[in-house]
Formats: sequence, C-alpha cells, structure tokens
Amino acid sequence: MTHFEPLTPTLGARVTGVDLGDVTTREAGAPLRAALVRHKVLVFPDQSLTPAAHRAFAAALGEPTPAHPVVPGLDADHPEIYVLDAGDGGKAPVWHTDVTFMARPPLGSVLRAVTLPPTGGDTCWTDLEAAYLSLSAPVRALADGLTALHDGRAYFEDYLRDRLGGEGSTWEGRRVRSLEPVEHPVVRVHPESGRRGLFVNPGFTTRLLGVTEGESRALLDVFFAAIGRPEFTVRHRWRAGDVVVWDNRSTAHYAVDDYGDQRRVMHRITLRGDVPVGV
Ligand SMILES: O=C(O)CCC(=O)C(=O)O
Ligand SMILES: [Fe+2]
Repeated sequence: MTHFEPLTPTLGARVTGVDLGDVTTREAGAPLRAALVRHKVLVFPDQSLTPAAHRAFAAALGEPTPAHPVVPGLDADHPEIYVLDAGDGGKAPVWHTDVTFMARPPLGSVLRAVTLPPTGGDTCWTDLEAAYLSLSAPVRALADGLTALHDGRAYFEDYLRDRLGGEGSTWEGRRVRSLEPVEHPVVRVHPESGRRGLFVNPGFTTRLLGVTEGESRALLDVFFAAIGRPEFTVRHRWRAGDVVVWDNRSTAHYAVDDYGDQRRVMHRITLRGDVPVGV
C-alpha cells in the first residue's frame, strides 16, 4: 500500500510502499499526480530507477519535455534527461522554479540522485502558496495585479552561444536560438487546485513591469524574502536511490552548495506544463 507521510502541514510528503519501476502507466501514476498537487513535493526513498525507468515513471505522471530549452539531454537514447553535474555547472544554489524563463514552464520535475557527495548537497523546496498567504492583505492585492519578467540569459546565454553555436533544444515545437525574456503573472493560480502562489523567484525573475525600477527592486525584495523564509521550506538530505518529484507551479527550490569539489550528479526529467494564469 502506498503510504504518504506529510513532512509539514502544507509542503512535502515522504512516499513509501511503492516501487516506481512499476509505475509506468498514466493509470498507475494518477494517484501520485493527485498527491503531487496536494503535497507539492513527493520524496520516494529507496528506489532503483535506471535512466529508462526514470523516463517511464515520468511519463506515467505527465508528458516529458526535452531535457532543457538550451542544454541537450543525457544522450541520444535519453533526450529527456537533464544532467546536473556539479563538476560541469550543474549547481543551483539560488531559489528558483524550473525554466520559468520560457512561456510555458514545466508543471513539475522528477529528480533522481545518481552520484552523491559523502556529506552535504541537500535540496530545499519552498511553498509559494504559503509565501503568498504570508503577505499582508494590501500587498497580496498589489501582487495580484502585477506581471514580472523572467530571464534565463544570465545562466544559459553563454552556454547557448559558446557550447552549442546558438542552436539550443526544441521547446514547444520551436528551436531555441535566443532566450528572450518572458512575462508571467506575479501571482499564479494553480490550474488544478485553484490556489494562489507567489510565482516569482530570484533565479529568473528580473523585473516587475509597469512600475519604476526602484519599486520593482523593493517589491521583488519583499517577495523573495517571503519565498525564502525557512518556515515555508522543507530540506531533503539525499540518499542513494532517492527520487523526488515536485510541483513547479506551487514551489521553488534551492540546491545547497556545501560540498566543495566533491562529485554530485543528478538526473532530472521535467513534465510539460501550461502557460501560467494570473488572478
Ligand atoms: O541538484 C539539485 O538538488 C536540484 C537542482 C535543480 O535545481 C533541479 O534539479 O532543478
Ligand atoms: Fe531546478
């Protein structure tokens, strides 16, 4: 029997009693998809997924995207697997929600630990709905009406130009040759739960639109402080075999960089999402 043990009242559950190698159909994935909306982060300990089984499990939850809009996948057989190798730029020590610099960011991510350092390398997630609710009512009302720019160039423009000669992946049917910033509502209404979340992140959100530069900076500081509050987070200490799935529409995450030069490799598959909708 699949068992869900909540990690906090609103964020995260540890899921036992399921072998993800057996979850290979949408029917088998449906209860986990439902639990994902409710708990936002699902931690599956003691799994033993191969890259092919990782993809099969991801496909049971949704529609796998290419590995990344810019970065190519693991290999020709696994174009959906994004390799995060700490020795090759695969560190993410900043709060972010995956790929919000595209018009249609993934609905979720399925992350598998491949090689772990002896100590450190935890990942934290934060609850964007709790962050939204923590704002005072007038600031929530202000946020409800705002739109933000999300820009992936600081992280991926050099890679696209220098390592790929300007030829990125195919994302939503279009070859990515440049990373034009995109606009998203600051408050996103979750398409399945209807709940509001503070859909900005210091990784990719660069500017609030329709306000002055100074107002944008000050308000983003307020929003980023809210999403980074430890009260709204869970932290996972990885062990061999762990797989974690998160809802990208209601969370952001932070990969703690406290393991120096030691090896750490993770494999991620993202699930195709929708265009974020505001209030
Ligand atoms: O390496 C990690 O723990 C998470 C990295 C990350 O940001 C991701 O997989 O999307
Ligand atoms: Fe990420």
